[in-house]
Amino acid sequence: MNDNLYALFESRFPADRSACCIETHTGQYYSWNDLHHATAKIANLLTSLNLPAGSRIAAHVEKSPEALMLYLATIRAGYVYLPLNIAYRAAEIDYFLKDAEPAVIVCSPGNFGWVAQSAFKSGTRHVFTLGEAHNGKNSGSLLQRAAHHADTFETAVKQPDDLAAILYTSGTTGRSKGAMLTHDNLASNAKVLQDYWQWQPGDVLLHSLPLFHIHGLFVAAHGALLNGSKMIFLPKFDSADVIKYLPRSTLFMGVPTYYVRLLADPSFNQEVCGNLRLFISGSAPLLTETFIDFRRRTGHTILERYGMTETAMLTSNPYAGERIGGTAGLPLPGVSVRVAKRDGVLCTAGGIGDIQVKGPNVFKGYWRMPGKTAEEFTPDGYFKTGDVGKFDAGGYLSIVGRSKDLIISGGYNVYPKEIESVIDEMAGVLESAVIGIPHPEFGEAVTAVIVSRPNAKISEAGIIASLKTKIANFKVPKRIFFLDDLPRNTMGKVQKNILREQYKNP
Ligand code: MLC
Ligand code: AMP
Repeated sequence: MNDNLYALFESRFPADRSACCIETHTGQYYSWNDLHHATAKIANLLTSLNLPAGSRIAAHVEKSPEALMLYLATIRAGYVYLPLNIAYRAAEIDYFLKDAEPAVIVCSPGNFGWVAQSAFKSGTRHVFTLGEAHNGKNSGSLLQRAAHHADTFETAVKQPDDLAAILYTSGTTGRSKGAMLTHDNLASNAKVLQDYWQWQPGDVLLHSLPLFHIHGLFVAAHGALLNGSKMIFLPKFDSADVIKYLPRSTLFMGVPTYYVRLLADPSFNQEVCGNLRLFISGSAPLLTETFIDFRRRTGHTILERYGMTETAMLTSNPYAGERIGGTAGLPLPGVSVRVAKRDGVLCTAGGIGDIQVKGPNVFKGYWRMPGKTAEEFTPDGYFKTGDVGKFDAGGYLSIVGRSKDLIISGGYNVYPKEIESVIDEMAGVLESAVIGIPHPEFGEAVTAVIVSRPNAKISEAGIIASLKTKIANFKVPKRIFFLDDLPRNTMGKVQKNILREQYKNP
């Protein structure tokens, strides 16, 4: 018995492996055979590097079918996949490479110079490139080198508890933590979702999410791979492209911003969605208003689910039963979800408390942070999600807030502490507070409030321009405000609730 997740996917490939597995927006088709052979070639290349067992393979690449193949080849070869948001800049990549010490990093050809520098500083010996060439096909040294290797590969034997991937989640202290996910974490969650969302023969997934977070990689792509279903791959979310390909799809998944943007397009209507079986939303709260508008416009009821990097999916509205807007649905089969007060006493229906979870999907811990890992679990083994919620009498969970100081903008998490540290280092800044304020499209907009040093010559535009060179663009505050002092409570803690209230209608 091989518990390698790739072996599970292979066992679910369609009988006709010449069928289409991935179609791209540029009209390229990849069959299941192509997928199997390409992952074999890349797995052979990785194996030929004589890497130690458990080596991390980092990917900082644009979305493409080959990027998915790199992921699959990594787990097939028994290594650990480490995806990195393509928006990350040099200082962010430096941190991840130092912390995870990957043996290999694959980057976009255009970023080779600075990524290679970062790799050599941190001891990552192998740097390959993967990216789009002028002819619209993917190229780079990864594929060039892999081309010389055999297209068969015996999938490495793995135990359920072996690591498959490390995904970094930003930390409340400003230091990102690598969540270690095992083959069984991912396999168990994918199987549950296949069943719960009633994936069917003939399903076609329209895939427009990024591949470096669990939503696009584990929830969306795993679903299609496990079901032997075709994916239509878009390089990124774009309303016009999605509207173009929806009539040939049966399933669509996205963050709430995608649904807001689709509804803003007058050509998005019932006819466009005629072939759709299911629309799924997650990663951030879906406004009830969006849920209702979507139903009115398309006749479809969005299915909202809830999860996080450390745990994959936890709760979901039902496929067949009632989907209630503003709720994240019911605990998935095999997943135990409870709501507890600060003193540990469990809440009954209607009671608000911390959401804690347990199940085969819950991660193994934070990479090289045993102390932090221990802190995040209760003595009886429940993981503290940092989300605050309540169950209704029917067992539906609503997420009412977060105990972690986190902003979710367009489905990306931004930790204020990280941004504050970068701003505080800038000349002319005395101190800063970063908050999330409601935003019609992104859900929340990152916003900074700065106290400048006496006579400092700093401006909103200057700070924003400087931040863009230092941190990923989605983390850069949309607005910056200046105050003489930050409001503090008697303990000296900045009262962010006052700031949020003050700037909610900028
Ligand atoms: C891009 N921009 C954002 C942003 N994304 N600003 C705030 N929040 C975001 N999420 C800004 C850029 O900084 C840039 O600003 C401008 O928008 C154009 O950049 P872009 O890259 O062209 O934007 P666009 O392609 O339109 O991207 C927006 C988006 C994208 C919503 C399509 O952010 C996206 O795909 N989000 C999904 C994230 C996701 O997959 N989350 C799942 C995490 S897993 P400027 O000023 O430089 O022009 C998880 C667990 C779970 O949470 O439960 O699923
Ligand atoms: P990440 O750390 O990027 O995996 O983000 C996980 C966080 O996203 C969760 O802890 C929640 O705060 C949030 N999240 C995910 N799905 C939902 C949802 N349906 N409603 C509200 N918040 C969500």
